[in-house]
Amino acid sequence: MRRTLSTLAILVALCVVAQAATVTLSLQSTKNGQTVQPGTPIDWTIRVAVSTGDNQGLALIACDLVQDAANPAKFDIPPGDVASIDTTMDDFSRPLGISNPGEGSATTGYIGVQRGTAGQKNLIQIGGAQNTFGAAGPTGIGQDFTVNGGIGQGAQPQHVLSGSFLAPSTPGTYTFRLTNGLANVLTSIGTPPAYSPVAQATVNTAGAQISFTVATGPTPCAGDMDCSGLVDFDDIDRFVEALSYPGGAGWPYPNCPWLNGDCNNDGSVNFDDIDAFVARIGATCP
Ligand SMILES: [Ca+2]
Ligand SMILES: [Ca+2]
Repeated sequence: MRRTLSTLAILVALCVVAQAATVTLSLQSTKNGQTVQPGTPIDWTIRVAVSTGDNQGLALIACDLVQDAANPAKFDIPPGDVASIDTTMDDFSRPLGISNPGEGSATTGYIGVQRGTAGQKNLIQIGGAQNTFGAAGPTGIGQDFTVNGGIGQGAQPQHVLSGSFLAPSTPGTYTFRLTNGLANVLTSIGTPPAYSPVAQATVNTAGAQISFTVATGPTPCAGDMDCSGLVDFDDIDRFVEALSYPGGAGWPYPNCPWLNGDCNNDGSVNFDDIDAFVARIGATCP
């Protein structure tokens, strides 16, 4: 009989482990699955859903937004939009909540911080935590120490953060996903100065990814600055404009490549192209 009870005790312990709260992260974009032109804004949104019946709601959420190693081109993912943090989740962000400090001009690191090799930085440690300690933190962090229950357990997943970046100019299919998901949930809610105990949750990021395809651009055609199919007087203003974008950085016409101004075929657009551009006027494109 004693042996049976011991076995039951072990089973109960196993069940407690198996019933750990589950937190599911999702990543969505209106551009998911679409083919877009270079320079198209790609929006992204992170949401979180928390299991019910085994916890009192979200206490901490963190994840990284990363670009797939096989993406045709890399870039530094810009941090999310502070204005997208709603009044529920601002309790997880400085100054009310506990998050990374903001970097650059950002007021909070809740929107993610850029880390990695320059030119291909990912956005890491998006999110933050409620102040569950029952007392205010130092100035600028954890000022709201009244814990809110039930976060993430509504009928719809809780919005965490939104942001956007521009589709790269290199054609091909790009994938972005959430990784390193970390979450704590409230096991009960204390009345300050009592603290609110938390437990680590199992985080599911399996479906949290978006993909889009950057279309192959128009066939290169020297001198055709508006991709109209021929080189004519209409191209003159934009050719002159192209001379003031060294390397093409910031070229404001995503649907027609800056490099079409390279009329002497040396890989750059500069004053050396002027004579060759004039000679191209009247040419038609392939
Ligand atoms: Ca043209
Ligand atoms: Ca050139």
